[in-house]
Amino acid sequence: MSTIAITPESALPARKHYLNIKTTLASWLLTTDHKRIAILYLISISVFFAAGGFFAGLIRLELLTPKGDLLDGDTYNKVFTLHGIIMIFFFLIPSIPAVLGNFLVPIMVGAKDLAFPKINLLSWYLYIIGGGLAVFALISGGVDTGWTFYTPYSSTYARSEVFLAVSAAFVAGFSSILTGLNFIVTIHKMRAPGLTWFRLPLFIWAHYATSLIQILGTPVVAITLLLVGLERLFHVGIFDPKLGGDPVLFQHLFWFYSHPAVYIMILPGMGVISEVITCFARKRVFGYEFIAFSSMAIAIIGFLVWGHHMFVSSQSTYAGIVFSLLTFLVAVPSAIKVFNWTATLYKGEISFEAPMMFAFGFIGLFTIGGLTGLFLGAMGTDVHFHDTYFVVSHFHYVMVGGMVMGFLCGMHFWWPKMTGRMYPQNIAIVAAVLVFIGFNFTFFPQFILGYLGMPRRYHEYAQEFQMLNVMSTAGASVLGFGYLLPVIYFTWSLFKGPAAGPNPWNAKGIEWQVQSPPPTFNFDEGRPIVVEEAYAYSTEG
Ligand code: HEM
Ligand SMILES: [Cu+2]
Repeated sequence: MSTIAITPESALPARKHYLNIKTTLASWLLTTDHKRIAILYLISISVFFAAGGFFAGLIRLELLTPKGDLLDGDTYNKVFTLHGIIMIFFFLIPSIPAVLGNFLVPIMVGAKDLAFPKINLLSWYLYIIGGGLAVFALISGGVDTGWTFYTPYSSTYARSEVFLAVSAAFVAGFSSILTGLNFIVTIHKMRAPGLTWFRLPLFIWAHYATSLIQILGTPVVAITLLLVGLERLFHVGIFDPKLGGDPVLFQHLFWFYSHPAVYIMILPGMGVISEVITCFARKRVFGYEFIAFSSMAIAIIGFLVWGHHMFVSSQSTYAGIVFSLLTFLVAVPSAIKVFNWTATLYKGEISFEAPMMFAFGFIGLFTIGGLTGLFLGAMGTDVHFHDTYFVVSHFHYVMVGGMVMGFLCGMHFWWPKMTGRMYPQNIAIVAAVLVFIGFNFTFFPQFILGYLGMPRRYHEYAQEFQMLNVMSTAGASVLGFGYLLPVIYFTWSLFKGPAAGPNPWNAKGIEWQVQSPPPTFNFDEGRPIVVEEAYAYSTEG
């Protein structure tokens, strides 16, 4: 049964909303409206996603053949480094929080904006400055350290633009910190009357947990990258053993942030899935408190497992055992979420609209990503898998299969709210299926390649690995096409899409009670008063 209620285009009301209230360029670049800032972010992260995707394409083309015949070794190193830096720091980390979070957090808590609108705009400018530095690093010769910037190569030996690249990540880090700060204050201080903590949408809980990590973790990586820069410029001995430094110290500091950072990327995606699954199963979410607290548990335990990236560094075996155990522990809250989503679907009145298709994709791919994390978290197997394509595949399953799916899921769910217009459902479902199939064809072979021992970060490989690499490149073209489709039909829908009305999915939640697109201060008819939980759907399960 379809749950979409569409109003014909002629009924599109000629009213003032956040998009058309002012139309000058200055009104966009100086806006403090959280919704407009979300749109600024959407445009900028899409540009970076395209750039990161271009580099991914180059990597896959090079790996079509065993010989390094398209790119030489140095160029290949730069290509995968830029792919990683752009995708992680300039796409994945900001994507859901800065676009969907920015747009929705104030509305979902019943506030007219975030707590600090000007700081919110500052975050975007910092992101742009960081992004500008990254582009500058790219055109002045590129970087070749890998996105992990391991020392002493990065701090002493690399002859590429490491300083510019770490500065880029450093500045972008502050953008992320300020967004987190804004969310935390908003969620604490600006909830509508009646909106108690346990009536908050799970999307808000996920963003709250994410914000905690952003505030507690990002300063650590910022300082670490600053130290790399200092050592590089002034030869202060911090990480380079020749100068009396400790290279493994870098790995500790880097992963102390970067493991939690993977949860900065995935938690918001999980928040999206919790909203979408309950809406299209028309059922109260199963185990609300468990899902809410598992976000917090992930945020906390996520800080205790960084050593699983260092089993084969000089870390002691005892430390390795402890990190291994703790890593298994962090999989528990992730599994709780998957079980609870499944239980929410059970006996639900399920419908298969586009956002739901992306949500299914997320659950399937994230589960594979999470489970293979356990292979890597087990010390014995990780010694074999470390630095092979198995790791590459694992993190793409969680970050691309999980997070990017979650982002697309959220975009398809809230697009009508953001723009006031619908997009063609059938094509969107085709896109979801293409992304799912293309993704698996791209990355599943990489599990096998890694298992067979193909190392990551080389432009050449042994002849016997070619068949699986060809599969992977073929899959990547399908995946790329799957990502291109939404760009096309979303752009079409901006101009030609039928009017969506306030609540096309018959969803619960405050954001569906305001107009689409919402007015500048969200609640023209006064602040909402919340009298029930977030997911009061009728179906009993
Ligand atoms: C379900 C829980 C998870 C477990 C148990 C887990 C475990 C691991 C382990 C042990 C490694 C290190 C492998 C090695 O270098 O030898 C690893 C790598 C990685 N994981 Fe996970 N992981 C989990 C979830 C995630 C999530 C949710 C993300 C991202 C959204 C993620 C992203 C990454 C990345 C980016 C790397 C590789 C970093 C690099 O070396 O470049 N993981 N994971
Ligand atoms: Cu980790």
